[in-house]
Amino acid sequence: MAIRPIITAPDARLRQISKPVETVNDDIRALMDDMLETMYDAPGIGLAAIQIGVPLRIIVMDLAGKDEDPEPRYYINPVVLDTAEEMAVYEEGCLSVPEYFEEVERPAKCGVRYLDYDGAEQLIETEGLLATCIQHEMDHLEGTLFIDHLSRLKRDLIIRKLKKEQRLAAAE
Ligand code: GNR
Ligand code: NI
Repeated sequence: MAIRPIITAPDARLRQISKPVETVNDDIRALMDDMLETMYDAPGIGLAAIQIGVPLRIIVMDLAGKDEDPEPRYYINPVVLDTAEEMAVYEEGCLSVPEYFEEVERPAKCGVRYLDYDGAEQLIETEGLLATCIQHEMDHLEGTLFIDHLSRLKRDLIIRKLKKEQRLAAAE
């Protein structure tokens, strides 16, 4: 396993549309192991493959609390089946938009079909943090970031600040 660098906005690679995984094999499982290790190290509760520069439709997640046992989750080629009309607001952050947190409104529940770590098809109903996080991660597969759900003013401000921070970091 290895920790891989996480790409941050406004890097154009984050805007790619990720491609479906054709076969869930050991290479894909090794990639998911690296993603999980990278996510735990960050630390974060979810990670899409494109955040480490791999444009494949893969998500890893762990919503367990600090004092709970790890609960790694793997979602390959996820598809949203249906979404609730009820909406929920969460204060979201993103490892690719470091240090910024803003409220985002999304459907409160959704059904998802995906392949698991072993390549078996699964169907789940999600709500709460899982519903929010899985939608945030599935946005990444389409090249969408949580800041795209904010006003243009807020989004542009965050991008401008990120660029400035990256400029200062590069000059160190
Ligand atoms: O670590 C993360 N926390 C988080 C908090 C609220 C809503 C979504 C997230 S996902 C984020 C990790 C990340 O960037 N995943 O793409
Ligand atoms: Ni994110």
